[in-house]
Amino acid sequence: MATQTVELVHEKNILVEKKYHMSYDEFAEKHLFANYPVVIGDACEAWSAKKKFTPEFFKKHYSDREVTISGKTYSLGEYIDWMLTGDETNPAPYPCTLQIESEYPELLRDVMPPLKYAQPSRIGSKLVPNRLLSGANTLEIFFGSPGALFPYVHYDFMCLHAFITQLYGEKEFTVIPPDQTQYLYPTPGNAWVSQVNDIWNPDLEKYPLFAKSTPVSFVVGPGETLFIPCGWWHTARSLTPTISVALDSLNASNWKNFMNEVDMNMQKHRPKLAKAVQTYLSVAGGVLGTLEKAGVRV
Ligand SMILES: O=C(O)CCC(=O)C(=O)O
Ligand SMILES: [Fe+2]
Repeated sequence: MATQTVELVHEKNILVEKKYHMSYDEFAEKHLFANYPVVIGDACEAWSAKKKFTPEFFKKHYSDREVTISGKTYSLGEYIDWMLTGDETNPAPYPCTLQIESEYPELLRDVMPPLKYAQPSRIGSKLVPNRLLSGANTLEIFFGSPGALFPYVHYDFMCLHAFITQLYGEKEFTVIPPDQTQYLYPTPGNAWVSQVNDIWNPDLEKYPLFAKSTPVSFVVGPGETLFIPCGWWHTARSLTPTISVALDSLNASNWKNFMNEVDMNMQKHRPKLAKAVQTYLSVAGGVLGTLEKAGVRV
């Protein structure tokens, strides 16, 4: 079936489209390797989570489980009540996240099969040291209330690609391309987080170059998956009570960017080891690329 495309936003030289029936090859050529965002309207069609992950479902089955947000602990039941009644003036704290694989493994089958567009991924590969990826999103559920803002503008840790599947409610995303990094004032020592955290009311005296950036916003609704490629700055705001599932990916398309991030971190903490690690990752990248082409996962 041919791809069906709808324009979601087309301003300031940025065009984000929503696509249905997109072949993997089109995704690879126009988005994954072109490093360009897209909303995929039907990537999670086969997930039972699409109907099942509602506030009522989590309230019924998991009310007594605990979640900790910014050092404060809530019961999930209490959080969901706040998420359903919160508004711009009294948003529920955000983000409220659950780790599916480690904390709610029985929900794993509801987000299966894995999104085909997020394959292959080297996260979890035996050839990629786990400690390099310990901050990656590995199937996390996000809950939010109207008015809930992601607390900072960032690109995903270690230059991973992000897939955010909206399952309930609507979330507004704002993206800024990687070639505008110079306007974003990366935090020293934490270069993936911008110091300009309130991009709607930026402090232009402190961050004057931010005025040159061109953030664009668009809404992602239930059943839709946003692909945010590596290095794209982004943040999010819930417009209604929301439930989403986020996942990061790493493969040949962002391997070089990932290696640069590893190098940047190692130059600070283990400069003597940095070169050997780059050599290792370069060889591992070649091996993984060959295995992926042959359909083998290690
Ligand atoms: O859905 C959101 O609020 C944004 C999540 C996000 O960007 C992340 O976890 O890296
Ligand atoms: Fe992110």
